[in-house]
Amino acid sequence: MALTPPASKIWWNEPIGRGELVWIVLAFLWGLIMFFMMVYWHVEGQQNLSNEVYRIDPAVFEAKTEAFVEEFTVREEADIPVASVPAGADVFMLARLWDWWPILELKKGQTYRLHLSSLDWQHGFSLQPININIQVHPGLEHVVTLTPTEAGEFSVVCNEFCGLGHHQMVGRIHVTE
Ligand SMILES: [Cu+2]
Repeated sequence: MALTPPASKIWWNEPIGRGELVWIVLAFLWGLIMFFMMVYWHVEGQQNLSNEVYRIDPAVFEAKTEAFVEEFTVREEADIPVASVPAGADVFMLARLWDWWPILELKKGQTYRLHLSSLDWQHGFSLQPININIQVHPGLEHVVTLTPTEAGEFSVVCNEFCGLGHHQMVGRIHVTE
């Protein structure tokens, strides 16, 4: 019966079974293989973005994004400014409850430095339909070097649950020819 203590006092110090040992070794080796595959996937599989991350005060990031919007806004879509950015420029997009702001307009084949941060708490930058995902934290500025390879309209959805308006937290990036 389960309430009876084990027969010997040191019941846990038994030699390890052969089958169990084999599985421990296999799992350990597989862990090592997957660890080194991370480097391989980075180089060959074009996964694992090489982001840069810097500490930043959310108020400073907000001010930088506002200055960026003031400089590059060309029109509005549903009251959201659309910033059309020259090639090679620094591009800012902020996350907050419950916006990705502003809308960006980029050119295909040009390289930009996209700066992302949050003003309140954690959000998830998920670029659709190509499925690039970056966690966006307040106090940390992520800088992604990106070159759009196709023209079209891309959506940004928040994929970290961030409260009541989470499902409405969508942004947009236009890529023009
Ligand atoms: Cu969010």
